Amino acid sequence: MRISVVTVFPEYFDSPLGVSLVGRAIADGRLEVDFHDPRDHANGVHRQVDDAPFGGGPGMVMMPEPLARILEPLEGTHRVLFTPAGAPLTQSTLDRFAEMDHLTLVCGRYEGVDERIADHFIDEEVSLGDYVLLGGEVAASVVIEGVARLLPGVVGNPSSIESESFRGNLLEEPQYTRPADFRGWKAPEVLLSGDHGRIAEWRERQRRERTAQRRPDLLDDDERPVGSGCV
Ligand code: 6GU
Repeated sequence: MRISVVTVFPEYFDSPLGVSLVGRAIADGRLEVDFHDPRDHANGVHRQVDDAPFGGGPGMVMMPEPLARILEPLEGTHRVLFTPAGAPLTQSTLDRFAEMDHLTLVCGRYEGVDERIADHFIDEEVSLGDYVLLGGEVAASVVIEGVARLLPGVVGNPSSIESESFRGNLLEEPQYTRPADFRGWKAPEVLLSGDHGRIAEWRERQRRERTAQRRPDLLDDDERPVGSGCV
């Protein structure tokens, strides 16, 4: 898979792309990432990429021409713009992106990009959530990591992908490892019992209870505890 990242801060990605499973996926050739810096496509001695908003107001807007020069030749790839005004990123977004041959991730900066870029050169707008960051670089590194671990051969044991939180819309159950007694805090007896039927039952109940407690919004209406504040 190839991911093209459009950013005025390509150096931001040095460490996230260098370490852990993402670093290995790139070294193994399972994932290729390239960068396009709008500043390299800007005119004039100052190579300006942002300008004051029409109509006035605070902040700056990313100018259309440098972005168009990058994004027009990338037509045919799936072009994603990161903006707090986008649709919230979920696991199903990442599942969809992981199926693509070539993904283009556009990191908005300043107050955003000129809307004509979004209208004509962007397939989808995505947000990390309901809070404000300085730009889309964090979101792009989230998507790269979330997609990379879904690519064939990147995660050693694919069943760890199948059972995790947000598959089947339940949070993961708590996990324990040695020692069985840590400072007097004991791991649940059932996990040491060797009874795989009881263990599976316990884990399933933990997933449901946790989800009901912490994320009732993930449950169907009939599974939600009464008074959870969800409609
Ligand atoms: Cl994708 N960009 C910015 N600037 N802020 C955000 C965001 C993205 N997602 C949440 N907040």
